Amino acid sequence: MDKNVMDWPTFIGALLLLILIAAPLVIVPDYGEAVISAANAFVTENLGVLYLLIGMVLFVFLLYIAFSRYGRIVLGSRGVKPEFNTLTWAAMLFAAGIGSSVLYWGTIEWAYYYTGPPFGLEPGSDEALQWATTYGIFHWGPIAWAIYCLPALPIAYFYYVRKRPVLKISEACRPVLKKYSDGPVGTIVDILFMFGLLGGAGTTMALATPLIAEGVNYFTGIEPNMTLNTIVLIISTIIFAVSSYSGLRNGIRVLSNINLWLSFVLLGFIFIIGPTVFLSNTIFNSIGRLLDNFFMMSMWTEPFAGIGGFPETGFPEAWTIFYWAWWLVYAPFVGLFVARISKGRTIREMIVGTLVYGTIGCALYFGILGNYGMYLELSGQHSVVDVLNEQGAPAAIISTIAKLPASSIFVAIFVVLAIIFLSTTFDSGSYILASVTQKEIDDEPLRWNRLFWAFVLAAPSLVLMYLGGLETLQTASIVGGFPLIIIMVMLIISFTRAIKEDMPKTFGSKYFIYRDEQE
Ligand code: NM2
Repeated sequence: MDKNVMDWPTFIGALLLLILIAAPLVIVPDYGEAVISAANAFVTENLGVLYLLIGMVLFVFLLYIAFSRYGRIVLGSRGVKPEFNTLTWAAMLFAAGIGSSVLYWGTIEWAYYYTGPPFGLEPGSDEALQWATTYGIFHWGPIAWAIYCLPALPIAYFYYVRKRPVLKISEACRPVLKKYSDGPVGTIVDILFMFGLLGGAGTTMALATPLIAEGVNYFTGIEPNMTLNTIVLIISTIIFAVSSYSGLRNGIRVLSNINLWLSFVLLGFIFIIGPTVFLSNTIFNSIGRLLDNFFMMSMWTEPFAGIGGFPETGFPEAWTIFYWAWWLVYAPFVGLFVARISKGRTIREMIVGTLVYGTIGCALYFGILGNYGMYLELSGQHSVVDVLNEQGAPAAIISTIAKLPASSIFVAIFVVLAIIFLSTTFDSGSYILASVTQKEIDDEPLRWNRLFWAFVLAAPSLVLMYLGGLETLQTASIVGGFPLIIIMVMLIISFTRAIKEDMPKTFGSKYFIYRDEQE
């Protein structure tokens, strides 16, 4: 039976591409590093503006769709009810799309902005501080979530409204690719998306592993090194493999809910026992700053840098462009996943839910974890920046959490949460990779296939950890993300064509129903 349902060209193609790229990096690491930084420089310096542009375009497009009459289209047949309640839906969405990186960057990102601020500001100045509290929320805010949401639109539409039983990016591009979706071109689209996801996952896991290892060090005193990292990586992989194996309604749903509640506990306690007034003021203040500067930040390219002696911060490339690329590589996967859980919702509910819950969720992490660290720094209780410079980011992050009263409990929650967050991203990741490598899915993709991709997902991070360096990690996403810009454009066109085609000319549509017609 397996033979018939598997899409072998996609399956083998993605693996081959991964091996082809990863093997030289492992065999000749020095050369690998040189190639990686050249690729990074080329893409960010010459093509960076395209990442910023696509972010803006997607954001505006989604708002337009949500609030047009198309927003009222129900994803499903008449009488369908949402499969998951809204809180579970939001928890699954958040847990799938956000990995442990929100704990990592949420706690430490401000310190990078504070010491290396945008706009040529003085490091450590008042202005640098203000931006430091704002930029994290921006990089994990509405544009980022718009990038995540876009692929969900055509995918959910084709799956639930046009009832095509295939969850694939090539399928969602059908109105553009036409008959080519079924041939090699369609396969290439799917492989590029899978490759992108593997790059993004590599970045995630290579950041998460040392963080978890640092937590282990806090409790055991074992020095974090490659061996400890590898053990942590293997154990985490086993956890999300099991979750993915047990499927959407069991492992993935349960872990997502645990994730949500543990997050509430962690953030709630820090907010209450930490500097509550300081945290409230900074969060409030940074939201104002963000609203005021949203378009400027979204489109800042530093055009005069390096010409005529103007300061060159490299900030847009190192941060905004990197982030958009990182969100891009995850987007088709999150889109497939969001589509899968959104049956019975309207398009508007799906878009607004993604943008709003996603942004608020991330803002709470950045606002509470990050500003707490900043408070320690400014009040002279603990210099996070010193630890960052001397021992690196994972140590600085754990040292921040360890400053809380009853610190062992909090560090324990933090580390467990990091593992669960990682698992809830990677279990859905392997679930989706398994879906795309099958021609047909009977309710859920094959179990062995899900398990297989769980282990493949962990592989690139081993390579990246071995190569090391933040820049290398970021590059995996940036380079993997580039083809995604083109895929995103195809997805926008596909969706627009499809809804236009299906638009009722006279009375009622062959395909879709509006929410108010449902009752
Ligand atoms: N994003 C949200 O590592 C993770 O947390 C997964 C990262 C794209 C920045 C996704």
